[in-house]
Amino acid sequence: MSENNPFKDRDGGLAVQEAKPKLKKPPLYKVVLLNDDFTPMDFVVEVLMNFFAMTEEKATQVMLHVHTRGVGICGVFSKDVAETKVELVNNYSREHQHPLMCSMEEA
Ligand code: TYC
Repeated sequence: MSENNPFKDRDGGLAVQEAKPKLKKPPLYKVVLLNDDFTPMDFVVEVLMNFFAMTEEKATQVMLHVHTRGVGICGVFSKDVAETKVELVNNYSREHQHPLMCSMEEA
């Protein structure tokens, strides 16, 4: 039996390729904020501080980036965390009657 077992490399040269690892790293997701004409700047800064742990200075920078460029990154997270952040931010904005939109895209 062991003479014709291809996994026993005792046959003088038969090369057996190792299986490639099949696990891929899970994808990461960017959580982004979109600009609009109505949400007050102060509210956006508050959202960035409270949901994305930014300092007031960093939150103001990101808010102004979104305001001038149309879209900006709040952070990069696993899929579950990104989905939860998007849901929490959008619910919070709706509760306060602001049209602020938060969404996610693969990083
Ligand atoms: N453009 C808004 C204003 O002029 C401010 C704003 C910034 C809104 C960023 C949304 O994601 C946003 N009041």
